[in-house]
Amino acid sequence: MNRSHNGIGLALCLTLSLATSCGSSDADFEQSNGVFHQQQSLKHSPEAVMAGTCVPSGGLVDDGGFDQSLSCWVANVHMPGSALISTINDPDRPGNTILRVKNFVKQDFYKVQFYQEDRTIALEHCYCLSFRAKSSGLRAISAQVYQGGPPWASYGLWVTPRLLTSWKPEVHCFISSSSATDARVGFNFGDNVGTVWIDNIELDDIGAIDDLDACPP
Ligand SMILES: [Ca+2]
Repeated sequence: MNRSHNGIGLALCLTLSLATSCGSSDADFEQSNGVFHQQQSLKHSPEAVMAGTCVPSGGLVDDGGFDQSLSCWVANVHMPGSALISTINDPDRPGNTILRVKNFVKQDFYKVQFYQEDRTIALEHCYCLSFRAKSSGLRAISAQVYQGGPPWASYGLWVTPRLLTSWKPEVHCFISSSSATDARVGFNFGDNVGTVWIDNIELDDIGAIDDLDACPP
């Protein structure tokens, strides 16, 4: 557990989230293959980038367990005061830290989001995004792996898992459509109100599809 270095940064980030957001963006959408992919021109504020010092964990996602609070993540609330993204102590597992997203206003899904960017993926590998989550009511969130810059293409994952009011593991596997060093792993919450708790986020490279009999559905 390493949270000591991030208190000020988190407070700064959350203050900015409520006042101006940790980064701001203008967004529109492109429909492709039956789903809408986010199109954003995201401009990080310097404060957002410096909101904490992430100690990389060496995986495709850094600190998916939030031991460093939000140091490794970009939290972005577009409409000031409409949502709150923070980490809390897990009431079910003392000593564990989890992410909590409270969305007070139904809005565009991408307007309440958190993500990691500049992830490296390889073309036609099977990847699995896993996490556990619960919500205050039955609701969906969305998770995606996509290009972190124009034209904001999907790299193969767009899912809208429906959460329950008890913790539930989620595993979503996909075959990557590109080799890239600018992949963004993101979660969106704006299109439903209520509270979501998330922990244990991982993105695992299962291997090249030539070497696999199957990529799990
Ligand atoms: Ca955790």
